[in-house]
Amino acid sequence: LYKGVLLNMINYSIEKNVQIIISLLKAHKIRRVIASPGSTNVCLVASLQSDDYFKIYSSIDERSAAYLACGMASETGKPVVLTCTEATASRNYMSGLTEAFYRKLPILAITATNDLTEIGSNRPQMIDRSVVPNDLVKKSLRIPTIHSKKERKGYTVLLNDAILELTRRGGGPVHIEYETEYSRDYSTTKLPCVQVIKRITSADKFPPLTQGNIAIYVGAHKRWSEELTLSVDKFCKVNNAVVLNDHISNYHGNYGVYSTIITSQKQKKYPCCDIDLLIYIGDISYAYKKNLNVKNYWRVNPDGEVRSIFENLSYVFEMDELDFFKRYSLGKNDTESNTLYLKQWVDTYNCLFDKIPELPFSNLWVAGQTTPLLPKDSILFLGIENTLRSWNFYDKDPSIDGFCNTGGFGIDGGISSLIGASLVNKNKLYFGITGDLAFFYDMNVLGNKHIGKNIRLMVINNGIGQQFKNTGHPASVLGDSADVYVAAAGHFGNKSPLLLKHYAEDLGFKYISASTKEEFSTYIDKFVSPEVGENSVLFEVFTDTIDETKALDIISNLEVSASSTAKRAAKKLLGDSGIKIVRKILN
Ligand SMILES: Cc1ncc(C[n+]2csc(CCOP(=O)(O)OP(=O)(O)O)c2C)c(N)n1
Ligand SMILES: [Mg+2]
Repeated sequence: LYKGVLLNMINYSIEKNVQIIISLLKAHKIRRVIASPGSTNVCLVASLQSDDYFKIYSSIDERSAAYLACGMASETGKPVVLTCTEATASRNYMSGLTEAFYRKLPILAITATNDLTEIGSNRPQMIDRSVVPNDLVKKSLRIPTIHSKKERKGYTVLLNDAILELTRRGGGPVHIEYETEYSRDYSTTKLPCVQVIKRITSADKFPPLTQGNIAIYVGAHKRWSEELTLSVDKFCKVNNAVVLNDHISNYHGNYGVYSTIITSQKQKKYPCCDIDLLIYIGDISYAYKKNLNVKNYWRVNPDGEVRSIFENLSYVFEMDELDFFKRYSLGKNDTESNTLYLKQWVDTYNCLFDKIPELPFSNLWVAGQTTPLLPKDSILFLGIENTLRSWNFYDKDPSIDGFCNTGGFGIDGGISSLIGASLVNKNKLYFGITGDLAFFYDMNVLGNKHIGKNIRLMVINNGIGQQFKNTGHPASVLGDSADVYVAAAGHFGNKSPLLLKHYAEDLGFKYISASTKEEFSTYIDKFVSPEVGENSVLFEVFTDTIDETKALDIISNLEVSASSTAKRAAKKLLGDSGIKIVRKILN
């Protein structure tokens, strides 16, 4: 009767984090809840009891509640939710959760807290749960109150991730702590429709392949086995799919497109970029994804982690890529192939590529000249950010593998990584392209006594961190005042023509340099000569930041749209502050 009375008056709390938690509990089919009395978890408990989906039990003693959950989870084989208030209440979960940890029982402990900034303030009952013992839960997540779309999206992914951990690899307990504002408003009658992420292992039933445009996006990827390449190609053939790749994807099959030139266009979006299903394999790349409109995203990786680099992640396949691609090609007739979608990408690529005009002397121009000349079977190491982006506009020979320190995106070890790889095979050529700041950071490795004659290192010396000068970078609004500290111009001899020459030559390198297109053309053959010669080579290319910026602007605006021309004209007329005023009025 009591519940009936409440049901008439009390719906879901208006607190968004509570609503998302409840939506996801339902989506992941978690019904049983053991609630302990208290204040901070009122919004959750009252909301749960307003929904007939949940089967709720009450337990005053939290220690006992956690053990009740152990029994219930082992009996049903399904996750059980625990919820209690703050202070010592939650500490009493520890014994039961420890039991659950070692027995791999899926118990979801949901605790609540006041404003997280009040930890340590001596506010009554406020305790610090930020440090979790290693053998208590598999994962612990804190969620603040949610007020923006960005927070809603981000925490929905994290909540999915936490809930999925309950049953992953044998299962175990998980902790979620949400912040509450003690709202008294329970007027929400409908839960929000939330993004639901599922994890699939080889033993699970696979979801049907989404129909429509299917693209495989390859991040930084280790060398491919022939079997994987064949399997991906078969997948593409039978499913009309395409592989979006770049220098560090290392895919050398028949369905690849260097997508950077298309996805980097600022003024136009292309129909091929409307992707119904994007399958991401490999690890962190520069992810030129701005123009990609992804309706559904699947991640396939042996690590099985939830990584939401694209929107609309719905499945994580915890398995070898080979298992995945084989499974989705199974039973399909591969005598017929449909390559329409690939053709759409290739046509767009060719059309844009043909539009690249003569660029100013810059990293981009150098990339365009050098990539087609790189000798077969060599290795290419690219500096992070600006260099990686510039070179990714130009496709290379499929016999060449490419690498970049995209794991941590540091400028601190690019040259060392190149040298480390080059020591493995001294008969192979290892090409490295680096910016000046990155070079001078890591230059001591050129003195390493193990170094061979198989290095071809190109330093694009623009005397600055060009990354921060590029149009679109947050620092670009600073103009020249970015140079001194943000972009760190003028260090290391301020583009001295001698500094690097002396250093390189004293260490036995052949040193060449160029400050113009003509000089570059004179020396490039030496740089790309296909045989390991008498010396390793260091090619220093002096460019200018203004030309660098111009080149990137040109290549990112190969096609002009009427609306952006109008926007630019308005900006010119009104200035930034005028545009802001107009926007305000329109809003
Ligand atoms: C260890 C480290 N410190 C700082 C950064 C931030 N950072 C990113 S790009 C960049 C500038 C690199 O300049 P340069 O190597 O000259 O390349 P350019 O952008 O001029 O092509 C810096 C400092 C970083 N990635 N790693
Ligand atoms: Mg630089």
